[in-house]
Amino acid sequence: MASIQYKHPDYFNVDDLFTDEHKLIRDSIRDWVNRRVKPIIDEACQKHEFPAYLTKELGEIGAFGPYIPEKYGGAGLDQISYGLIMQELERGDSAVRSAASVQSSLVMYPIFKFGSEEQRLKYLPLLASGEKVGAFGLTEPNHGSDPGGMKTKFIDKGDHFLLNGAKMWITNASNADVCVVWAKDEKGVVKGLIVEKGMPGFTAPETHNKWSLRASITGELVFDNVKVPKENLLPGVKGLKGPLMCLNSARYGIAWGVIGAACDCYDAALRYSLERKQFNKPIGGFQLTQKKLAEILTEITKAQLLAWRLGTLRNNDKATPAQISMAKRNNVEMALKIARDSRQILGAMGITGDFPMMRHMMNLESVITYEGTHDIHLLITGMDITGINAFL
Ligand code: TGC
Ligand code: FAD
Repeated sequence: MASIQYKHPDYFNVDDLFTDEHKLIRDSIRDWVNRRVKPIIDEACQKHEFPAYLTKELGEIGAFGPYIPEKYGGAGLDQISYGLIMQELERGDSAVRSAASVQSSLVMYPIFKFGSEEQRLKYLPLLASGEKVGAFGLTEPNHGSDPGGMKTKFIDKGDHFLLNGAKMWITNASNADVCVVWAKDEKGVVKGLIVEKGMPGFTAPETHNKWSLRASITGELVFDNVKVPKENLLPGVKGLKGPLMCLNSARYGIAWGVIGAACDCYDAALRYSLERKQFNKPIGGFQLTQKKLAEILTEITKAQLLAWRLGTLRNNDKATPAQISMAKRNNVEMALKIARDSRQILGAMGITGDFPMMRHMMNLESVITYEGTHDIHLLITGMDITGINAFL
C-alpha cells in the first residue's frame, strides 16, 4: 500500500539537476522496486532469506554494472545514473542495493579496471546479466578496518597459485560463482585473484542469525590449499590501493542508496502523521511532529545535494576518496537517524512489518559498519584536513 502511494521528496527541485535520461532510468527502477521488491521484502526479511529470483531481474533492469561499457554487458551510463539506481534499490531494501553494489562496484569494477581483456570478456557479461553472482573478499576474522594486515596469502607453484586463508562477513558468499579475493603474495604484496565456486578446497559457509540485512546472504570464504589458475590473477594492480579503489565506487553508491531508505521512511511517516488522529486532530498538526518532519526533510535535502555534487565530480574524475568518505558517512548517519525519528512518529505501529522503518533501521546498522565504519570515515576526513594520520 505504502509503496503504491510513494511520493519522492524533492524540496529543492533537485530533479532539475537531472537529465531526462537520468529521470527515465530512476523512474523505471522505482517502478520495478514498487512491483517486485516492496510486496515481498518484509516476508523475505522475516524469513532471513535473499529472494534469489531477483538476481536475474536485477540483471534485466540494468542494475549490474550500469557504468561498465556496453561491450562488456554493462549499460555505459554515468555516475549520476548509477547513484539514482542505488537510491531506488535501497528504497526497497539495503539488501537489494547491496546485491547490486557488490556485483557492480566490487566485482565487475575490479575485473574491468584491473583485469585482462580475456577476463573481462569471460566474466563481465555473465555478471551483468545476473547469470553469475559475484562476491568481494577483503575483510578477515582478524582484519576488518585494517585490511592491510590480512593473512590470506598465495604462493607461486609454477603452473598455478596455491591460496590459503579465510575471509569473513562477505556479502553473497555462499551464493557466489565468482569471487574477487584480495590476498598477499610471497613478498607480502596485496593482489586480486578470481576464485570460482567449485574449486577444490574452497568453501563458503553462510553466517546465520543476523538482525540486520536479513534479506542479504552473508558468509565466509575459506581457502584450504586452493589451486588458482595463473590466468585468474588480476594483472592490472598491486597493493592495498586495488581493493580501496573498488571501495570508492561502492561507498559512492551507498551515499546515494541510503537516501532511498531515508525517503521511504519519511514518506511513510508523513502520510501516517496526516491520517492518525490523537486529541481529535492529526498528529501531524502537533508542533513536535512537525519539528521531526521538518528536520527529516532538511537532512534528506542536504544529502541529496551532497550526493548529486559528488556524482558530478565523479563524472569528471575529480572526486577524492576523502570526499567520498564524507558523503558515505554523512548520508548513512542521516538515514539511520531518520529511520529512528520516523519510526517514533508512528508510535507502536512503527515497530511492525507493515511499515518499513524498523527494517531500514536494522539494515542501516550494517551499512554504517561496512565499507568502512562511521569512525574510520571520520578519521579519513581528519587525516585529509590535518595531514596527520591517526591510524599510525
Ligand atoms: P594506507 O597506507 O593509507 O593506503 C594504502 C594505499 O592505498 C591508497 N589508498 C587509496 N587508494 C584509493 N582509494 C582509497 N580510498 C584509498 N585509501 C588509501 C594509499 O594512497 C596507499 O597507496 P600507495 O600507492 O602509497 O600504496 O592504508 P592503511 O592500511 O593505513 O588503511 C587506511 C584505511 C584505514 C583508510 C583503509 O584501510 C580503510 O578504508 N579501512 C576500512 C576497510 C573497509 O572499508 N572495508 C570494507 C570491506 S568491503 C565491504 O564492506 C563490502 S560491504 C558490501 C555490501 O554493500 O554489501
Ligand atoms: P573492527 O575493524 O574490528 O572495528 C570495531 C570497532 O573499532 C569499530 O567501531 C571501528 O570503527 C573501531 N576502530 C577500528 N579501528 C579504529 C581506529 N584506528 N580508530 C578508532 N576506532 C577504530 N567485507 C568484505 O570484504 N566484503 C563484503 O562483501 C562485506 N560485506 C559485509 C556485509 C555485512 C552485513 C557486514 C556487517 C559486513 C560486511 N563486510 C564485508 C565487512 C565490513 O567491511 C567490516 O565489518 C568493516 O570494515 C569493519 O570491520 P570489523 O567488523 O572487523 O570491525
